[in-house]
Amino acid sequence: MDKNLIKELANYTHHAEKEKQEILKITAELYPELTIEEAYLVQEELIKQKLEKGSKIIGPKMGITSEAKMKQMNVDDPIYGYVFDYMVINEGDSISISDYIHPKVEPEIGFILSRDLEGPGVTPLDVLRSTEYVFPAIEIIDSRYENFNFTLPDVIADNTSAAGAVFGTNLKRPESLELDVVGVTLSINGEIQALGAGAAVLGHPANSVARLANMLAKKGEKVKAGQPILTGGITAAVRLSPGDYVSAKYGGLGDISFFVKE
Ligand code: 0L1
Ligand code: MG
Repeated sequence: MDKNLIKELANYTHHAEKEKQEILKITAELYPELTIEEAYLVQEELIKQKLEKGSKIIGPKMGITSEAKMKQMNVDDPIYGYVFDYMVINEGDSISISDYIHPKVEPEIGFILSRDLEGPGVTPLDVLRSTEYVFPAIEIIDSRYENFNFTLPDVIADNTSAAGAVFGTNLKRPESLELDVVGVTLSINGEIQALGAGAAVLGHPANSVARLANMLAKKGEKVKAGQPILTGGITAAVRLSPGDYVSAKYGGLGDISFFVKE
């Protein structure tokens, strides 16, 4: 793929994120033939641009990790992107809706590894043996594409819609919980909007980290110790509005919350 085209497409999604402007998906007109491999080249360029501007990677995130979403998009693999420092929201803090285009939230289970994991061949058991802590998290996704309308390559080139993350501070050892049956409710203003269990994430959230390590191995990278890893949404994502009080309550992992203002 031509280097100028990679740059053009990365500029396209980057500009939309910075200006909080909806754009038409890349595959609509700009470059309909975009493949998954090419989309990761665009994502790499996008990440390079953010790093050059002084933003820092906090950790990787997995997306499209539910069987339903994978079937709907007709893919066998989930996707990955990165959470940056400017996306992090402290527990109990407020976000401004005007900092986003059309944000949605999804509850997730996060992992922190005690040692690097390098694929191929990483198994969920390897992940659990290498996990220092698991923690509750809420991800804010904000596709830069109109109406969240995209193909898989489009969303990869948009850093998998990453826009915000609340990393809960209730850290637990992985062996203290059965992560596939950890339940979560996602409430807005005290009303439950969605619920699910850890098994919604590729059968077990540790599978998600293993898949990440094995996908990163294809480009000679690994999952690094100490970085918070978002494993994927446990429920469908729920749209946010000003005035919302968002809370996620986890069996055995506590609660996390934040506010949404104008
Ligand atoms: O974190 C995610 O699962 C989001 C992946 C992108 C799909 C979306 O924006 O709905
Ligand atoms: Mg997510």
